[in-house]
Amino acid sequence: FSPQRFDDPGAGPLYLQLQRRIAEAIASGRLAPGDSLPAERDMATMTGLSRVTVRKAVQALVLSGQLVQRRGSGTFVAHKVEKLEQALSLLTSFTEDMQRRGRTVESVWLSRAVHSPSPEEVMALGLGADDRAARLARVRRSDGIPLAIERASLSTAFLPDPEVVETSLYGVLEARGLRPTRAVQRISAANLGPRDAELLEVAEGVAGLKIERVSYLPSGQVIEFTRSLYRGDAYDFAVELKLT
Ligand code: 16G
Repeated sequence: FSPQRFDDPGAGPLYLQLQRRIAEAIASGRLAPGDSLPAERDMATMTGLSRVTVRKAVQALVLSGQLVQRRGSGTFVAHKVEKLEQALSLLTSFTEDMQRRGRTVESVWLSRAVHSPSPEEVMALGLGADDRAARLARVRRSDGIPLAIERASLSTAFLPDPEVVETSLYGVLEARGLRPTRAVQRISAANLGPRDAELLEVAEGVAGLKIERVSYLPSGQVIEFTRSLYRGDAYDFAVELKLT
């Protein structure tokens, strides 16, 4: 993609003209999802526009979700997300949900270690004064698209070795006879802050869904307390209601 010089003074603000040209290139497929855009300074040279103007056009497209910026690596055409319909009544794992759809599962680990629990973890997991918590924080991605940031906490009584979890936490728990069979989930709205937006490759301030899950073993003991941040543009939650 190499935008030409701008020579039509009657066509409106320059940044809007560039914004439209980039949007058209994306719509026509000349710029495909994942393609990178020339650096700001190169686009300024190609178009004869100032860097401020180029930046303004690019920022508008980042805000509208058509471009994504990754710190240190540049600006890319965003992958289109079709919304994933997710049943709320099934106690499934991310890996199971994606595999059922024939999609890939990738995790980018943020941390995976044993800590002294926070007051929130003590409460949720029902920990004692000397208990420790295993924390697994990761970005859950599928087919190259980041979908959620997940922070799971478990008592080390159940998971003393969080580093054994490579892909599926529920897979590891199942192999140890610790598969949760009941969970309570709460969903609320959240606007994504700068760090979370960067991890999810969306513009800062866009809508996210905060999901908290507390899962139980058949014995009634809490096995997992997970706080997740889902991309609001990627999910459509569905649940069946009955008149009882
Ligand atoms: C789901 C669960 C999460 C669980 C994870 C295990 C929600 C909101 N969260 O993402 O609580 O820890 O699955 O996935 O549904 P895994 O077995 O692929 O690691």
